[in-house]
Amino acid sequence: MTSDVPLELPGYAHVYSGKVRDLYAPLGGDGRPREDRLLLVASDRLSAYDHVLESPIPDKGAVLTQLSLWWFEQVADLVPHHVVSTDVPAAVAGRAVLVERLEMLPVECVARGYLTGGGLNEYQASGSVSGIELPGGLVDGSRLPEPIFTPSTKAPVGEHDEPIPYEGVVAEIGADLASRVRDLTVRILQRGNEIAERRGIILADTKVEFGMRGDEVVLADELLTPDSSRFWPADQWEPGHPQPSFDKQFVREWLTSPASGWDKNSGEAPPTLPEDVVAATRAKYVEAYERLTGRTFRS
Ligand code: Q0N
Repeated sequence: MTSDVPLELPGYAHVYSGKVRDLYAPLGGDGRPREDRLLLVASDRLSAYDHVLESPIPDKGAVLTQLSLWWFEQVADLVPHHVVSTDVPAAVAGRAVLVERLEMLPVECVARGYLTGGGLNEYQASGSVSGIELPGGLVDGSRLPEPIFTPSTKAPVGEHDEPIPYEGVVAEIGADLASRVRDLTVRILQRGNEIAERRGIILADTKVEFGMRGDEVVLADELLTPDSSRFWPADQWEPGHPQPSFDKQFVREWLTSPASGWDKNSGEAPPTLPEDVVAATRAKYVEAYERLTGRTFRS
């Protein structure tokens, strides 16, 4: 188990590290951390099978940061976002954003347009997901009649988010805010798929985080990236079995192949990835960025 020390950034105080992202507070003129801003730094770390892999994926943090910024613009007519500036220290150029510090809502807002993962498990057990009854006969990868809101708790790092019913969101944040974030989350996934599906990528589901600026709901965190959403290659979509992941397919294939010598159920840390798997994975992140945005990724 490696515990990476966060980067020393002059002028910033480290405040928190998640699995793949680090948060800093810029220091004010008085040398103390500002309470109104955060620096959100995306690393090149990749998580697979519930492990953060030892091998970084070069440029992953920058690709996902740039993709997120682009998505914020694509949904700007639906909801404002937290980004204040992309003028960040050179050490994290391209992979960090300065954001407005918000009062974060204590729920994970998830929307699903396709059935898989935890949603599929719930459906198979009960015929419904997050209290929403679904038609019979759906299988792994089925497109849902319309995207649904399936919120979860915000678990600390190392623990898993637990699905909660919509009523649980109401209990946490009140009926008015609950219905606002439900509608926004579903609209964001719909807008995402209007764009992505034309470009050969399915956004099966997504997790969105919101915060409050006074009475206003503001989009926080990252948006519609492969870390927050399931990306599937549209040309390979075939309901009835697990879909290949757009970004992690090579990593998963290698880790579960005899070549890796690793057993995902062993509890052991996964081995270092071969160079070609790292390169192929980096290329998938860049491909997703370029296909979606129509821009060339420049490192
Ligand atoms: C935020 N986390 C970490 C403490 C840290 N715009 C924002 N304003 C305020 N907070 C955040 C953002 C953003 N983005 C805070 N991530 C984002 C989450 N917590 C987890 C529990 O421990």
